[in-house]
Amino acid sequence: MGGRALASRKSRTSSRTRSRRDRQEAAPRVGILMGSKNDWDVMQEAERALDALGIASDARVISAHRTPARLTAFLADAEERGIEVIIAGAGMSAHLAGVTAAHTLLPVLGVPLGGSALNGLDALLSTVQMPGGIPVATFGIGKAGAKNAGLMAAAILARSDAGVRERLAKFREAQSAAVPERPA
Ligand code: AIR
Repeated sequence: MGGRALASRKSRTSSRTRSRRDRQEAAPRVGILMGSKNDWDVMQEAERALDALGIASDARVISAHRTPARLTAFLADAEERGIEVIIAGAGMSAHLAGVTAAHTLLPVLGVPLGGSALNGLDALLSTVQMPGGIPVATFGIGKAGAKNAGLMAAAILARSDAGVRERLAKFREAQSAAVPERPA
């Protein structure tokens, strides 16, 4: 490999390393909760969307049913730690987003997950049918829902953060530019 190519590869690597370190050091602004580690493949879409917009997040496996104490402990100081929005994804009889919303004033974005005998319809109805007074903004089932929850969290942060707003606008532009005018 030539000197220039090596230097450019080195600089790419070091900027990748630096941005990973920056991400780790930045205080997370979005909490990404999921009911099981088996939900990560889908919920990672939320993290990826945030990451692409330079927004640090904190992903945790927390189940409203299996680890209720972990949920209340996470929420007790979430605001103090700088969390501004919470994304909560769960499958089956999904109460994570609703119980999260009951314990915090932060906006809660619920992602119903598939994989059940009812293909996520159970999680969708459990998440969306909140009693009046405790809102959960509910997204579509699965990966598209997780990605959109990440983008919605960014849109919420963009209201008071010009940098995020600009990156979100650029993302939309690039997304439009990537759509071909003709199918083939
Ligand atoms: N879940 C975990 N605790 C409460 C609920 N509703 C959900 C998880 C996962 C599904 O149950 O979010 O989508 C199955 O979990 P597991 O760990 O058995 O794969």
